[in-house]
Amino acid sequence: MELVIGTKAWSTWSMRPWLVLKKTGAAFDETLIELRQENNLSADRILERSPSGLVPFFKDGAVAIGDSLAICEYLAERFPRAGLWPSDATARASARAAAAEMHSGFSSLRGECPMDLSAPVRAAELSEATGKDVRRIVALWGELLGRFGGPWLGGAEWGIGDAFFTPVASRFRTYGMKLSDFGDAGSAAQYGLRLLERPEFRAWEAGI
Ligand SMILES: N[C@@H](CCC(=O)N[C@@H](CS)C(=O)NCC(=O)O)C(=O)O
Repeated sequence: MELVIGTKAWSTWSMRPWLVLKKTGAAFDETLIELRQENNLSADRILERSPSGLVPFFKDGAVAIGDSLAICEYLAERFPRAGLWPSDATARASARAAAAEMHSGFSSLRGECPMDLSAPVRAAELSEATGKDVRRIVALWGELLGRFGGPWLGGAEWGIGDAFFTPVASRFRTYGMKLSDFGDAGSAAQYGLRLLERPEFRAWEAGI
């Protein structure tokens, strides 16, 4: 298996399937392409491997996938014992919906507070739209943690839903966001910290 990823400090979409692959325990080759290089260098290097011109890109024999969520779904099928989705159907549906909401949403937060794992912690003035995104994330986390008992979104086991929100947790840290200002009674803030303590995330961060 090979996973093509972008600069680890910035590439949130690369991080998600990388964390999930780590959780499987399987060996894989990592191909790192530095993003934002001059003279189209990054774009050219990505296009050599990924027809969409985007990272991540994943290969496993004849299988070639150029989307983070689709890669994770493939891994869940290939490694059924890795617990990548909750075994309970109701929890699984909710974890899937949460990952999908992240995959297609929260554009204001993403645009205004880009992930930068090597940046110092700094307070950000948030727009109304970004505040709305943060409130929604806090509510979603709180709902799932309460419903399925935590400590992860789908219950006892860390999985794809959690991987999808790990870059968000890093943004909350970098931009010094107090989740209590966005409706959190404590569980969302604690969950965000737990995400950043995962061995998979620490391994990713060590590679910056
Ligand atoms: N929906 C895609 C989004 C992938 C994406 O937007 N990747 C960005 C990096 S995080 C990219 O490759 N940008 C090209 C560049 O920065 O040169 C996925 O989930 O994999």
